[in-house]
Amino acid sequence: MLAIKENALFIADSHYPHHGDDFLALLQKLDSEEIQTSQLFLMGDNFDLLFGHNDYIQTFSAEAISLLQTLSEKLEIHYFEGNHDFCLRALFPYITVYSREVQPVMFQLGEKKVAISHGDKYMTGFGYDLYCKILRNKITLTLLKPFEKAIINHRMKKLSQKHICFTFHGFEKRVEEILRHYEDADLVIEGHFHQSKKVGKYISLPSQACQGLVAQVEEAEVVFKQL
Ligand SMILES: [Mn+2]
Repeated sequence: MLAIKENALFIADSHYPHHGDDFLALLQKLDSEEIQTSQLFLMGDNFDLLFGHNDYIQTFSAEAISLLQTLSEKLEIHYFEGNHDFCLRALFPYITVYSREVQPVMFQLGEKKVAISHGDKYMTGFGYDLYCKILRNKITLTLLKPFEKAIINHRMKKLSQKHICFTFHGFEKRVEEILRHYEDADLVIEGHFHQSKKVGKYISLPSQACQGLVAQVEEAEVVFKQL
């Protein structure tokens, strides 16, 4: 089992480039080593829309993508794909990318068994399970090519106007349901819900776009902080 290292950094739900520049700014600080970490966990939805096998979508976030590619050659990075960023393996050869299908992934933090995932695994709806397969399909790609820019522009515009920061009322109830899948884990770390809240052994990470916070391991504890 892989270990979560002291000082490890978790960045969740940045929704870059539509909902603030914090993600890019933090990547720049990591690159210049103004901020240092032993291990970087990108918890998904770091990009508001990004997927592999398509050049046009990359033009919206070119600087952040290129920084991540550079960073990944000198820093251990784990990327848990979210529902907004998927099919990323082709884009980031030096990052360990976990597709939705293989999540949650078990890590060790001290003596604790920690289950990590983006957090949308146990939701209903199968739409984005198909994305990767469709995107990889040469025939579909060829057929869609003439409409590619219009489809992506439309989608990007919609996403940029979407309100993404909400208080989830009754969140504890939802956590209870999620935790039924995690009886053998001592700690569960997820993004996706943008709640920045700890409920028992469940950690709902802050959204970098909503709370402006990230999480870091300090003395084997996961703490939320501003960087
Ligand atoms: Mn999500």
